[in-house]
Amino acid sequence: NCCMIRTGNRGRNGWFCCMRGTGPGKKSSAFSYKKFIDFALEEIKGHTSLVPSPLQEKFNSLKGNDGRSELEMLSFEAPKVRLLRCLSIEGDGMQVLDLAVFPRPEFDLPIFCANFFTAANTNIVVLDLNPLHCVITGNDYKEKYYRDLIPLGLKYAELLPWGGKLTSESLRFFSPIVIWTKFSPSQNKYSTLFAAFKDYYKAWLKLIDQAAEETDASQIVRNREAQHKYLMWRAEKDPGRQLLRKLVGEAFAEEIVRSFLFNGVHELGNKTFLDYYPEYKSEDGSINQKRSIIGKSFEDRPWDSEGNFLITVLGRE
Ligand code: BLA
Repeated sequence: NCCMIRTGNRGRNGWFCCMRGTGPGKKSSAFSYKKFIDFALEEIKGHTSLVPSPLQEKFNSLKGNDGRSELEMLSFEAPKVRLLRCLSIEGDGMQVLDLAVFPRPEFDLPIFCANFFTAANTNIVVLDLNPLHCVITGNDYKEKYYRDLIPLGLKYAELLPWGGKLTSESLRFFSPIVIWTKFSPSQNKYSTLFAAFKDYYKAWLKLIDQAAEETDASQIVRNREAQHKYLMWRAEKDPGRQLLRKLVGEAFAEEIVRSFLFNGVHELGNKTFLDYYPEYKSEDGSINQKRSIIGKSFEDRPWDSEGNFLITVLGRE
């Protein structure tokens, strides 16, 4: 199985990847996220030069404990990109794509975030250019990055309708153009999702092309802390943790979450999760394990067609 001898293989992206999804004995699945990854790695080449991340050594490919699931991890850097990393899982009737791109702290660019979970009966999708700074109570950041993207968001808000109630705290990390949707498997929906992924990624690449490096030290500090705060949230409350633990065991799952998926939690700052999110402190001083303190809410899309947030209790700064 080529997936076991992957490190160092030069695949069709020219990096550490392999021939995907065609090996003998591989179950044919109706749908795969591999073409999303291929697109992302191909498309960015026209904009910047990617080099493999040192993380690639340790986080590459493995088989899950069930003997059937295949996990693939890829990671890169570029002049404006601290880390582009992607985890994909192909298992028994299950597919996962978690692809994120984290800019260097010299840039206040949004974080590209594609988070797709597909099981036999359902798809859970978050696709967004996650804002680095608050777009709920603050206007400047929203104007700077999202004003021109509102039509793109509106187009896909119609094609991929709001997925209903979710962890309320997550909304702080979403932009006015977030795609949060759920759907049952359908070829038509997958095609729409792929189109949305390509459009959002291209929009993000445009932002990165235009971005000028920040030279004001205090702004760089502010960007770094905002990214650290974001990473601390995701590393602590990632909904994929349970599944990862099942597939690779608790210890390696924790390493994947803290050192690969949300790399930077140790490097970008010293504050703790509870420094940022004191509302999660339980009586004994530990972190409340619940994902949400407020509870689930936002039955409907909480932005109007101009990108104004309709409820103002969730400010971030
Ligand atoms: C579910 N994933 C979800 C949900 C959201 C996200 C909003 C719905 C449940 C909820 O309301 O919390 C995604 N949440 C996000 C993202 C941010 C956020 C992207 O706050 C960013 C700020 N998901 C993964 C990986 C796996 C995975 C790697 O990223 C599996 C290995 C699985 N996500 C997964 C599963 C569910 C889910 C199984 C449904 C189960 C559940 O709701 O707990």
